[in-house]
Amino acid sequence: MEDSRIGLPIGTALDRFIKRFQDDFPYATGELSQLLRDIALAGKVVNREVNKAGLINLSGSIGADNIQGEDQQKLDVLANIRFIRAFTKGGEACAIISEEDENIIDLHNNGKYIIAIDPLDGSSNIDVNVSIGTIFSIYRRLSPVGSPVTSEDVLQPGINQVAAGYLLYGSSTILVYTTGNGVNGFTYDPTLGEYFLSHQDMTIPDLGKIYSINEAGSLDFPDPVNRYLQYCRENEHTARYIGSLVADFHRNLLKGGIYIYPSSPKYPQGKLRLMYECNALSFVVEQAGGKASTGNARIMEIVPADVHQRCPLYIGSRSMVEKAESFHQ
Ligand code: AHM
Ligand code: MG
Repeated sequence: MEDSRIGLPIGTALDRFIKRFQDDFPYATGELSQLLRDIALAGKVVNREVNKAGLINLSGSIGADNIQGEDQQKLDVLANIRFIRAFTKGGEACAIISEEDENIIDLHNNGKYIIAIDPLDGSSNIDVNVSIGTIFSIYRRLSPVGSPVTSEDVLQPGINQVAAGYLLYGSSTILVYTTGNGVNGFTYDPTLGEYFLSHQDMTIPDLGKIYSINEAGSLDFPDPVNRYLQYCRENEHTARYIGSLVADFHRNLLKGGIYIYPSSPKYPQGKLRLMYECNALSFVVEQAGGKASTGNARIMEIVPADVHQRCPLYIGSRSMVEKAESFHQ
């Protein structure tokens, strides 16, 4: 059995892995470790609710729209509550940006970290038993602890992330994250209530065959996107599109592929949100050897002007993203 980059074998429990990581950094105070544990624990609760959703009438809409004007699902709301409660109780985060909340949640405490989270992504798939996920980014605050949280603390570019990852509630539930030292995946064993290291030092194939895009929009796509799609069709690529970003991303991470959500007249800046969808997956993909771009620029270098800002996303295998970018030049 091969050891992971930090020297722990497949089957290692998440807690032990996190602790070992912390021990490797003599100045680590343990707060980031605790935040990761908070996320893992809230993920267990959401996993339980996702799994029993059909049984107890949790699926479906609550009839209210969230700030993006989208139909808010009951499980979206529940997941948001679960994660925010975990961060509030934990005390390590001082502010939270959530897809489900218009305003920044200022926790008015001495926490050192800022969290950006999409508590339950893939809302159109919640009701139909298709994989959905949670996406998170963690930043260190810039202003001194004890002073009010500033907009500079919150609006940091993706390159400042200290950790990021996702939970995928799929055929099994997996937590994949990076702290800037490679990417590791932990599969949840519901019988033991514990995550175990199942995917060590994940790397994305440099080239793959899969392209993932909602091709129904092609009449509205920018010309470079359509020319790249034509290239894919002519070069033995295959199309896979679940409509849950985390699920499409995870499959492409394992198998090699590219996910694209371009700009269009309906979504002039793309549909996906920079701070709690694109940046987190960009950090993961770069740590796995892949690439994330707007078509012209590195996602993680964008300095956000707004917490709910959107951006076009090209993400996945490095050579595929570079090929797609070449059509923009
Ligand atoms: P959501 O945050 O409302 O769930 O929207 C994000 C989702 C992504 O998971 C998915 O890749 C994309 O929207 C699908 O959009 P579309 O239905 O336009 O293809
Ligand atoms: Mg989302």
